[in-house]
Amino acid sequence: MPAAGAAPAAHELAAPPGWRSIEFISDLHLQASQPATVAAWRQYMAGVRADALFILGDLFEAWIGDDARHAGFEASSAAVLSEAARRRSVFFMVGNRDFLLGEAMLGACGVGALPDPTVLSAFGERVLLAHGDAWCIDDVAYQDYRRRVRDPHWRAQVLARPLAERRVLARSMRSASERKAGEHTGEWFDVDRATALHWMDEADAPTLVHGHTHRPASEPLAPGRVRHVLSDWDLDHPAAAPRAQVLRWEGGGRWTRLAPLDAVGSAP
Ligand SMILES: [Mn+2]
Repeated sequence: MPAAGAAPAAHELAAPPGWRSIEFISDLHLQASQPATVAAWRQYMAGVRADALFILGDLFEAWIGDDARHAGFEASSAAVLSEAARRRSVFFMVGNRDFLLGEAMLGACGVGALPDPTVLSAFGERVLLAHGDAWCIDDVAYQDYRRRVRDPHWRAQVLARPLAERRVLARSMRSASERKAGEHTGEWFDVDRATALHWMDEADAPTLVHGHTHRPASEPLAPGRVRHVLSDWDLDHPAAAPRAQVLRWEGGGRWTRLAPLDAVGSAP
């Protein structure tokens, strides 16, 4: 069991014994203006064969509140989630873009809420799941912003505004975060290694799966400690190397990265 320490205990989720394969995706940044990425996601969701799908944040480029789920792009996305969740277990962790997605939307879609971080135990192993943004501690400006927008008072104030006003606010927050994300300077922040290792030790989990950084890799963080960083999805800018990946876990150290349509086409 994890010892008491500076990091609060991670939420625990135990897979039912019948699961044979689990898939992970994150950072699709879905938006109506990127139809190829949305189409690939819909196709993947309609055909996913794993027993469980874990979505580890930033499924949506923006989410202005669960009351937006009744119309337009949000409604069609909710239908895709609901349909997939009827056939298998689907879990959702918020990222730094879709952090206003909450219990109402997840409940309506039959999708399970995953606190960040969560320890998943399956196949006799323990894996720590996180979006990743909370551990990018060198990005001081972002951490300030994150504290502000995660504050329950801020949330309540924003969610009390009319939908149209929230759409405008979301656009302005996105352009501010894109400027800060160093799109023009090439600067980026990785998960802080010591923080990640501390959480992994506390959770007694030798494996970490996270997204957020858009730098897909499977690599050791320390002896006996491995992290799998999920790929972002972008199939709408062919000039910039199309990206979309599913990470499949079948236990016994078997981790595979697949193109979405290969994940659908090959039975685990
Ligand atoms: Mn993110």
